[in-house]
Amino acid sequence: WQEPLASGAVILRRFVQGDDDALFREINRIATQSPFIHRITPGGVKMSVAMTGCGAAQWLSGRDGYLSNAESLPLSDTLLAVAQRAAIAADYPDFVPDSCLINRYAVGSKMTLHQDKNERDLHQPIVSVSLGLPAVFLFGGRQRSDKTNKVLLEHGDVVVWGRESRLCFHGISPLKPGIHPLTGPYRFNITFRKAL
Ligand code: MD3
Ligand code: FE
Repeated sequence: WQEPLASGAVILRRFVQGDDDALFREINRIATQSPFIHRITPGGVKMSVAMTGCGAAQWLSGRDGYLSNAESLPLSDTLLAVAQRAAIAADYPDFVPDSCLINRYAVGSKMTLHQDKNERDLHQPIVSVSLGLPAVFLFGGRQRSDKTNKVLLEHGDVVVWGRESRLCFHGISPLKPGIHPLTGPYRFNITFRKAL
């Protein structure tokens, strides 16, 4: 089922439940080629979230923005199909992602409030897929100081962010300990973007 989360944002609960094995295999395949790393923020702090990805553009640490990356695997048909199926369900039928970023959360990993604004065309939505342990997702408004709402993101949930919600501040509360039957002690989040 589907609920509006904010203007322009839609949660598709359990949307990829049936694709979870295939998605987890994709994560492991990508991580074999590009291992998860803990990036350093522009402020010099090592992130608690580990990251990898595939596709045309990968996140650059240190400075803002994306780096075209010929070294990374292309977006597979499996990943592209999931992203587009979700985008269509959320009424973004023209979405063609070129990049996929994968975040891995262990116990205590968190993501502080931030905006995603390094993609070239901010009219393009972002599709986010959650797998494994649940996490409390925080989202606010366009100003860091705006009031935040909380929503639990669980295994198989997809959120599509666009239009008015695209520049909302958002983050993830520290992951609580647990063991998920598919992913073990981790939560994974896959974001699909048109970065270039
Ligand atoms: C709202 N990831 O990778 S996904 C990120 O769960 C990121 O790993 C979080 O924030 C995670 O940048 C949250 C949900 C999400 C992703 C992108 C957004 C929400 C968003 C972009 C704009 C607004
Ligand atoms: Fe983000």
